[in-house]
Amino acid sequence: MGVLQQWMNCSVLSWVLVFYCLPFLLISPVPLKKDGATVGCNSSCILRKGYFDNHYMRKCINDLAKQASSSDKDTVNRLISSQLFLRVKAKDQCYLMKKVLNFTLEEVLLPESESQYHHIQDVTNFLIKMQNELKACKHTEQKPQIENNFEKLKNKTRELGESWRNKAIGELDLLFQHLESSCSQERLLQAKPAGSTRKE
Ligand SMILES: *[C@@H]1O[C@H](CO)[C@@H](O)[C@H](O)[C@H]1NC(C)=O
Ligand SMILES: *[C@@H]1O[C@H](CO)[C@@H](O)[C@H](O)[C@H]1NC(C)=O
Ligand SMILES: CC(=O)N[C@H]1CO[C@H](CO)[C@@H](O)[C@@H]1O
Repeated sequence: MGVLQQWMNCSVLSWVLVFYCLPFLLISPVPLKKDGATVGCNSSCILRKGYFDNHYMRKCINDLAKQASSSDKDTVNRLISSQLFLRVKAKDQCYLMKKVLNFTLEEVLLPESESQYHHIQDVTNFLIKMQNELKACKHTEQKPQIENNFEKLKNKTRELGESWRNKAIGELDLLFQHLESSCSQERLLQAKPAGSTRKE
């Protein structure tokens, strides 16, 4: 019992969610706007607002994170923390998050996608779209600082052993929040701090 049971519950939950969300989605469709280029600024480190307006996927990501973190007994270590952004300027944070996104996809989600968890497949496909949109995103400066912080994250995964994969899934909500605060167009209008908005 335990993890498998939780995942099964999750997949039932996601169906309930589909039926719950459907009327809402039909009433207020959220079009993916193609206005990335209108922001008179380098648009390669920008994710369209549509990704973050997608309430269904946001809920799926949050549910997935909740399921995984409920079986994570270690509440001390965090992969995505303020340490990750230490001394990285706001304009380079999207590039850093792009690296974290790639790492999470390659090391955790893609190897998992053959598994029984359809929920993970949807989230993985959604995150791959975001990854593709950030393909041309490059760092502007500070490469050593970014590499150093990213290296620390990877070191932490080694210290944690296999359990880091479950922790990474448990932090998908944080990954998504930080992609939003670092890469969304709003970031350019009102530079938000990269702090976590998850309630402790
Ligand atoms: C993505 O992550 C994989 C696995 O960690 C790594 O081998 C690859 O170089 C990364 N790609 C980019 C573009 O960072
Ligand atoms: C990561 O771990 C390696 C090997 O343990 C170490 O040499 C390196 O300094 C660490 N990197 C960071 C940024 O802490
Ligand atoms: C700093 C940076 O990434 N600058 C790029 C902005 O976009 C133009 C093309 O649109 C690139 O040539 C710059 O290198």
